[in-house]
Amino acid sequence: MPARPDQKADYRIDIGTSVIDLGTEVAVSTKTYNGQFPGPLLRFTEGKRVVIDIHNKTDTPEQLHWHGQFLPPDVDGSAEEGTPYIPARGMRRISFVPRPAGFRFYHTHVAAGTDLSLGLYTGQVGLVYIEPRHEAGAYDREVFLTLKEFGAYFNQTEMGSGFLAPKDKVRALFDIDQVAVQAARKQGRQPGYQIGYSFFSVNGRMFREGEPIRVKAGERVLFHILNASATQNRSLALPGHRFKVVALDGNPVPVPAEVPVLWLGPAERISAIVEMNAPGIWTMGDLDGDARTGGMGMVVEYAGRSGRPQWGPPARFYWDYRRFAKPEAKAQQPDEVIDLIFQTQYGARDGFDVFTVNGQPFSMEKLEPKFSIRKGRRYRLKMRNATDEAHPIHLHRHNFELTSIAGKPTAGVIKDVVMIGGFQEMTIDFTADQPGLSLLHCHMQAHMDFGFMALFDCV
Ligand SMILES: [Cu+2]
Repeated sequence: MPARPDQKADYRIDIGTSVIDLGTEVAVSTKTYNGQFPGPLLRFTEGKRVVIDIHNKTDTPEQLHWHGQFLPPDVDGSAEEGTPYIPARGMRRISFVPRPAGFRFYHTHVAAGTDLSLGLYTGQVGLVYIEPRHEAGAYDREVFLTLKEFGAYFNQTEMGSGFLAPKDKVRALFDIDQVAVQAARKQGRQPGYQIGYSFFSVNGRMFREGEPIRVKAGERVLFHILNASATQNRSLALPGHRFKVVALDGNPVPVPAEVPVLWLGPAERISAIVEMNAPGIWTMGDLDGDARTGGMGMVVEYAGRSGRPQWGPPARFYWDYRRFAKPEAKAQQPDEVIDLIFQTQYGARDGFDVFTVNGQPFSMEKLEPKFSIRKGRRYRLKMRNATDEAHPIHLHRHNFELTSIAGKPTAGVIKDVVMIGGFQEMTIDFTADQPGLSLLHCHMQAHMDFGFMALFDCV
């Protein structure tokens, strides 16, 4: 049943500008949901319709995207798919049936371009938990963590992606990028700007500025972690402890497995259980020392313990999604394979790199669907990354299955964002079961704004 106008909304979200205290001596002014960061945690029940009023108290039109849900294009929150904007100083009432169950989130979906006061550079992020039908595993307590930087600025420092496994790179993809490097050099174009950040936070507080996570020995804590960064990969370790990963992007993994470090590209989520069996005061934080000391960490405090939080870097560890798949599992054959190649045009627009999908940057003026797909068919996206960096690839309104990583077959891991390594190949499979337009894009704000998007039209 659609919402009746006289019906009261179940939720109200106000988009506005507010001051967020990241610590006793640091505050930032940014756009938020309901004046807080992160925005309110919305707990939905799978299949139970909700009515939400979204009020935009800012001077720019907004889009609120329901990341990881299977929603119609008019409420998904993407202008590229045809969702109407929430007008500046206006409001929009939406109604939808939440699904699928699991850890999702909501965030702004407007282009920021060269304006660092817009899009995911702001604090417009909130968590969604859609109550699952199946337990993720035995645990005593849930803790939600939102990793987020503030104070974005332009620099020239590119992020490494050497943490991904398998490592196999494709020489032909490197060669394609070399042609782009030479072309830029000939035309006197410099490599585009990267984004750096002044402040790092977990749940909107810098390290040691928030309440510690207080635990008891023997407790099993289920962490739901979101990387809400506009552009950066994040890692997380807790010395003396291991993370048992039970879900990726809110979807239970075929094989829950223990790892010493978590890695998350922008918009990725990990749910992991930590057995608290090393009493002490610990720093749970990013492996990157600058980020960690800049605020990207939390104190884990065992009952009855005191002192300064201890940190020790874990041994070298590579992040491999296949760790959570059944080794012998084989993916179902797709009905069709769609080839995608991602390339960079260095410094090609406003001092930024432009990104192309199959040779063309996405045009916000034309909004042309690139691929026509048929309802009910299973598609394999064969992605080739002819750039030197990792990209978190996100498909709206669907989940997908990882079916090969860097040429190595896999099956069974279901996600909605996946990092593809520099000069690597990857295949992901999905069933076209959402009529209308669905957007595929790199989730790094600076990449999607400069061309790294493509529309699928399902008929
Ligand atoms: Cu990207």
